[in-house]
Amino acid sequence: MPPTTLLPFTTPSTSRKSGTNSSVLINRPAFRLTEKFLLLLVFSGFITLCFGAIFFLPDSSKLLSGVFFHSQHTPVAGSGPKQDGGRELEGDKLSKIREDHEKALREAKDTLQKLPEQIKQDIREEKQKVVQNSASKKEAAPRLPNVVFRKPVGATGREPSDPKTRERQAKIKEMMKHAWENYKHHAWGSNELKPLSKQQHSSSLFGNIQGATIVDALDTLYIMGMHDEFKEAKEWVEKNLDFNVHAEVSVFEVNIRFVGGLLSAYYLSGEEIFRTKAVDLGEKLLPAFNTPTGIPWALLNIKSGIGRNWPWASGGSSILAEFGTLHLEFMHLSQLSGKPVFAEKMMNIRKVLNRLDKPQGLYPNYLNPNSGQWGQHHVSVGGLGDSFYEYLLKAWLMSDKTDEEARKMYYDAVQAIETHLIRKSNGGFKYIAEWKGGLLEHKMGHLTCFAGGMFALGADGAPDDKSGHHMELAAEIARTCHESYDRTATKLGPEAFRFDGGVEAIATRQNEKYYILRPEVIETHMYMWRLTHDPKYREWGWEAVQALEKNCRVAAGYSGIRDVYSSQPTHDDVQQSFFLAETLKYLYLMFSDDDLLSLDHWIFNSEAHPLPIIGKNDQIQ
Ligand code: DMJ
Repeated sequence: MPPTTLLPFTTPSTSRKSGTNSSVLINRPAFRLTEKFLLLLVFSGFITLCFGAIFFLPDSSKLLSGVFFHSQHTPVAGSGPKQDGGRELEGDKLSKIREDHEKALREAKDTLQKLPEQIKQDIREEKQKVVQNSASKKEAAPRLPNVVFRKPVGATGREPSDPKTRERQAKIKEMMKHAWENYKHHAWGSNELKPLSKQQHSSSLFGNIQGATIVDALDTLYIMGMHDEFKEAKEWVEKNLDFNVHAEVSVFEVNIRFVGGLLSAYYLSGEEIFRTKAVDLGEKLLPAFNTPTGIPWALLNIKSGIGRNWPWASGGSSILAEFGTLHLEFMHLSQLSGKPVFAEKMMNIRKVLNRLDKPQGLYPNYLNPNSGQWGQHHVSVGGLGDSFYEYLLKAWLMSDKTDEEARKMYYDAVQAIETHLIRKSNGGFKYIAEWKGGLLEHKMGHLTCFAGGMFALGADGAPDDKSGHHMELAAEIARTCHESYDRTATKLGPEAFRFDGGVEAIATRQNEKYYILRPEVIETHMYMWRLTHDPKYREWGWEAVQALEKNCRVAAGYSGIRDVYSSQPTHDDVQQSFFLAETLKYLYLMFSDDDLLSLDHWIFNSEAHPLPIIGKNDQIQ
């Protein structure tokens, strides 16, 4: 057999490691120089390839070394020396080694590619989770129909032409600035301000929801033309107003202040964020209606959706003024969300009420949401009952007078109230007493004083030619309530005043002598001014402004007082959010032209948040 040009070879390392191979090599002839050179060339090429793999893929050195050395050490299947064809044997070996090496490199690369691929996959999965999360959040956030916003009539006004009125209006705006600036400075983002302690004040009524003053003040800032302040309030709402909180709230309070405030801010400004937030919050309140009758719970954990009633409320009852003061806001929520569920909940409340017998035609303050039966027969047009009556009338007016059921319910209720609750004192003051199981308590709350404005607003639609009569009733209540202010040292009215024991329109109990910046008397003066233009109402409003400045204004805001009969009253250290939402707004409107939030186009909710009459200002396309 002629010597071949290409001699069989093995790598030194292989020969040293394999006795079998060594013995084969011993019997071979020595290599020629060219063969040696070729061998060296191939060998160095191989080494270069191995090192290249290591150096060019440094991050995978561990893995690569594992794979690489594993492949080197593993005997190649069928690699036993062929006795009869050294060259072929060595060629096979070489190609096998190459093949193995390439395989190892491929595997290493694959693994390396796999690694970023895995990371990529992980990232993809993470991304997917984020997308899913935000999708589920988006599901939670309301999907709202398109609305072409048309600014309702009278969202902004002109300066009054009369200089005295202009000056007074400017003064009220200055009061708003004082209240707002101090809240901003000392309690920004919290619910309310403690103007003496210069700290934040929190109320359990809102659970962990923050920013009650901001949301309550939005529309007042807007109508007063406080644009920078409105802008900063809006930015706060955008960034911070959060309803994903785990705490129990008062459904009523959150509805009138937050839902109402947001709805008004939307209708005045057209800023979408307010609509979104209002609907979002409205949806969070819906579990409150999960009761056997659909009469909502008073308290609701807006995260868990668990509701209950006030522990003190007659046998676990819901409160008339609370479940009866959702209608206006909820009708607008349906209007702006395109979701009928809000309106349906309201109409169900109506159904439950209309099925029930009313003692003497009156509505007791307590209704059990489980049994659908009245609790204690306690009737009041003040606390616990008040805004239920207000919302019957306003439901009719806000429907552009199409909601006939609400109209009937309102005028029937007023008839029963007149017959059973309204009395005249010896001194000639008409007042609205409270009814407890057939017995009258001759007490009228500050809260009850809103009824003057309500009777005036409802006078126009009164049946049986009773418009004049309703207007007279309104004027009498306004006068009595003004009297309750006039008979104090501070010229601010007490929490409740009595017509018994020889007194008239005066508080007799120490715990009824406080004034907490409430709006109801001023509210009635505002309606009376707008509907009669009798200047005495503006004067009464101005008296209240002066009394507030003298007794409630402190260096860092406005505070309630503990005793309206004291010439030097002490302060309760709370600037209530309704002072900015209601008291100052009603005062401002009293000293504005009638076309600013005209009563022909707007309905004020129980927290003085203006809502447009549906139909006159249709927003939904
Ligand atoms: C306000 O929060 C509302 O007017 C509510 O209806 C009852 N009263 C307070 C202010 O007095």
